[in-house]
Amino acid sequence: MRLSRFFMPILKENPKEAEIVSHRLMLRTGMIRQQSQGIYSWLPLGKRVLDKVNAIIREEQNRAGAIELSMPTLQSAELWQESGRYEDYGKEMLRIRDRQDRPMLYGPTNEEMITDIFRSSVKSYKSLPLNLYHIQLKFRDEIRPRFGTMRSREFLMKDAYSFDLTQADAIHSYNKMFVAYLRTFDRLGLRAIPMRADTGPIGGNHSHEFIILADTGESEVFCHKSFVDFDIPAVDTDFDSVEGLQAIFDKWTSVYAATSEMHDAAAFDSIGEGERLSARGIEVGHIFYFGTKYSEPMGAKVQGPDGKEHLVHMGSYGIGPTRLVPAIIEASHDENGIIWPASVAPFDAVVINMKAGDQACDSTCERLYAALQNAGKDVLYDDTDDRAGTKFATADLIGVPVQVIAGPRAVAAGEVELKDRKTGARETLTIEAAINKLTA
Ligand code: 5CA
Repeated sequence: MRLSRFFMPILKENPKEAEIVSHRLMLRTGMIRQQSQGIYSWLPLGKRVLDKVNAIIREEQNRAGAIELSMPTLQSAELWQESGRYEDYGKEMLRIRDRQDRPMLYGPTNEEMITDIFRSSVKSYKSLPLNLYHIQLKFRDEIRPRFGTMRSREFLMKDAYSFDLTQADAIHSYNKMFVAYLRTFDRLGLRAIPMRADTGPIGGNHSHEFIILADTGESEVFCHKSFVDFDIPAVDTDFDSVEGLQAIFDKWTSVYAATSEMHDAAAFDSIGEGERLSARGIEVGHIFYFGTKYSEPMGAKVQGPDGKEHLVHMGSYGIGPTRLVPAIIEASHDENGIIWPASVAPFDAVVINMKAGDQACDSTCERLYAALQNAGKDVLYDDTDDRAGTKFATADLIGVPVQVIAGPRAVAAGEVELKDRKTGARETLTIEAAINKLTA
């Protein structure tokens, strides 16, 4: 992408309305734009990051055996009347009437709709286990939308829903998602801690929130320090192994971790002084096992091996991609701007032409740009006629992991400079060597 043709409306000044660093940086870099309270557009730079976050979520959901579909944002009120949640959900639910005056709603979550899809076609235990997910917009009319897309009214959610014949099978499905979440957050460059959690309007009694620690987080959390050293389940984890997954779950829940709603002060105080961590955190995922809470009122049953009808045991599993993007920024930035983990960076590298219009600089940059693109890299080429200082500041601000700097003196010697955004380390390489290094 040539910067001269890209759409990246960078703000010169820090936006006043932004209280936390991620919100400030997302507005300054032109990743997002507020359209009305708690409702945002994702501009091209932000969309690139969001897409990469979604791709990682999708890969790990698929690896764990979940299957993607897509459900609509607008739902009929009837389904919610069946489960009893139409009244219960309260003012967070945006209720709408269509031209026939039928009550509709903008879905805040999809337990009812997925249960309806399930009951309409699954009749036998032989189709189980089944886990269906989508990545779709949700709407919750939050009392206090704030911090940009961290807590917005319209937001993206990956929501998965599992169906099993028995409670034991459902716990295995729960553990699959638990492990998939550990892997997902790790690949996003985050250390997320699973914590026993309250279930709120989703229901059930077995639930974990995945929290990343950040001073600006909205949740108050209490946990043991040892989480920092726990191993992330490997890529070849056998998701069909009931014992294997249970062992991972047991390990990750063996030490104390709870949000304020579930906090047990006595248990926490029994942890040694230096081992305790009382902090703030951001909830980036939440998983629930709620048994037959929806299958019972909605009549979602399958025929079991005994020939009898059984209500299915269900769970639901949410991740907030539009919250994850600011959460990653909260965890990874410095005074000059964002520092993207390579896995979600909007571009793999930025080629900085320090003297656009200079023939040697132009041709060197064109060569680098073409070579990196041909190798399948996402490259931003700063071909604008801005001053070099402005270009460096922009590159630092938007946080692309590698900067390839082509200035007249180096180029005359057949060289370019590589700068690592995270460490600030610089090295001078021949153009050939730079291409080889970046395409290796
Ligand atoms: N049905 C269940 C799981 S699929 C559910 O709705 N769970 S939830 O309410 O905990 O939401 C799941 C995830 O969505 C949260 O962990 C969070 O990452 C994200 N999320 C929830 N509300 C918001 C919001 N207002 N803004 C941004 N992300 C949100």
